[in-house]
Amino acid sequence: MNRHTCSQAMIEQFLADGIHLMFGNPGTAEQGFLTTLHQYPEFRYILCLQEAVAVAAADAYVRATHHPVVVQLHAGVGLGNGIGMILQAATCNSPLVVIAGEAGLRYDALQAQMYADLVSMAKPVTKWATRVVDTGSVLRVIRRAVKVAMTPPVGPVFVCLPADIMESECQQEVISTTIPVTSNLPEYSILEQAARLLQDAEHPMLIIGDGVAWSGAQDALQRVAELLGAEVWGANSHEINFSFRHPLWQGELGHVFGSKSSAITRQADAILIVGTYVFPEVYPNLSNVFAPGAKIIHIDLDAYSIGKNFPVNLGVVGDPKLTLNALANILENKMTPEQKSAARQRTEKISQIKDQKLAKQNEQDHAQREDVPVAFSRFMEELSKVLPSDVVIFDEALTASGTLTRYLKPHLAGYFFQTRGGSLGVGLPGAIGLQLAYPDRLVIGFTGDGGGMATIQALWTAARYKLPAKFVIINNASYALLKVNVLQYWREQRIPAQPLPEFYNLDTPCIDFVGMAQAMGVPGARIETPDQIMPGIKRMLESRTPFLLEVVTTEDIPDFN
Ligand SMILES: Cc1ncc(C[n+]2csc(CCOP(=O)(O)OP(=O)(O)O)c2C)c(N)n1
Ligand SMILES: [Mg+2]
Repeated sequence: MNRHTCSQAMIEQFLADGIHLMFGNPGTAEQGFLTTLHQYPEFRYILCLQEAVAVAAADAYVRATHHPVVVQLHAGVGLGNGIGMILQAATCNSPLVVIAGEAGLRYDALQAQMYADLVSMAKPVTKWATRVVDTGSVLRVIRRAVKVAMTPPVGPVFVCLPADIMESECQQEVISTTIPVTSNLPEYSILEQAARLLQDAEHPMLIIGDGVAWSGAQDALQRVAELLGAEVWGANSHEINFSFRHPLWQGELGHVFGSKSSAITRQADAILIVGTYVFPEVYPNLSNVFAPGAKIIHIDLDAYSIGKNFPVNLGVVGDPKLTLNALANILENKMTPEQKSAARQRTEKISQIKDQKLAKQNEQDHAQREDVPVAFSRFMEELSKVLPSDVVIFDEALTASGTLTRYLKPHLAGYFFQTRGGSLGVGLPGAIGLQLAYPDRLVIGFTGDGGGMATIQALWTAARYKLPAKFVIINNASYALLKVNVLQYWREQRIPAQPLPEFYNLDTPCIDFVGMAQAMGVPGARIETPDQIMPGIKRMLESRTPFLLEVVTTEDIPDFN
């Protein structure tokens, strides 16, 4: 007689929750539930040849779909390999359901081959980490994992699955998981208070993060920014929270040095923070981040991130979309004609300064147009002319990212995703995750030679599943970002200039990305001179398969940070 095992029931539970994908790298400890997968053709397994690839591809998929997905890792060794990327998912609020198998509860006391305390390993990098220890609780635990992952602040969870539990007969019923609705709106009087703190400001500022995109609050945010005539800065803002084309968008505050962002934020006399925490840099300033007397308001669904590091005048737990729309209505009604006119003048001035800066950058790009190896700006200039408007981009271009966004000017929510959380190697798997989320759209992932080498196996997964994602590797033969950062560090620490460490160079031996791609079944082309740019781009865009473009560009240290 056919038994209905907990392994089968778990897959049925995932399906009941609308989860149809599992990114993974298999092992013997997982053979029980993995060998049941063929019974569920609607459930797809995406084989990744390194755990970092599986987690990063899943992360991108989740960012595009706002829906949880499963990552299967193999026991302690596989979990260990995936942990860096899981940490990134935790830092940046990605609801991944990570599972790993183990030999079985009955072997615990033997501490045999592959034995590890998986829950302790996963705990510091997840919202919730647990182990199923009872056959009657498998589905309850899986449902709780999905619920915890999806409850704001969303984030990754981990479930350890001992084989003897998973192979036992399942008596539980599959029922879809309850995800609490959190689209709540704060009291009107609280929002009036927020409006009062903001509307008088002469230098208002908005600091925003990906909580805006998660809540779909872009339009509401734009209304508030325009009403106030406020500069909009990103802090952990790696999706389209605000259009790059809008005159008020000023870019990211920075991700390494607090000295840079504080110089900006201290200029404001009122700051509205939404959907992020401040300040997510590697070396944030410990004090003096706001001007004395500046009014600070913080709106987020995540109470923990409000006033986390610095006190604020008003902290509000609320759904960004509903809250910002209500705030915009109040500002619309309560702002005086003089305040509205001052806001329009500010917008005008901010817009002019932005245009001037852009004109200067375009001039610099122009001077490099004929450079060999090619300037990345020349490549982007040509690419941006021929890309369809609904192209989906994953940007791990790092030191080239400023140039990339200057030419693409991303503005559509759900079409542009940047690396976040600091883990190198998300660009190639990111394109795979996005292509699975958007099977019919053109998807391009950008990464550097450093990022590309970190997860190069991702190309094989693209070829295996015939995912027509495109990959652009910006090969500057170096870890340029580390060079930029060490120069800044020397300046700040007054360390005399000295030769850059040789281990920031990737030039010896020179890496052949096209050769590597071909070895994994992905065709490609190399661009070194300006006349090779358009033919290379055409080949990439016309190909119906995955395709890799290697853009060999200057090793000069870019103007960055
Ligand atoms: C897993 C991991 N290892 C190391 C680093 C440190 N790191 C940050 S940027 C970088 C170099 C990136 O090089 P590349 O992708 O070529 O981009 P470029 O800096 O040249 O623009 C390194 C090694 C990291 N962030 N994550
Ligand atoms: Mg590089």
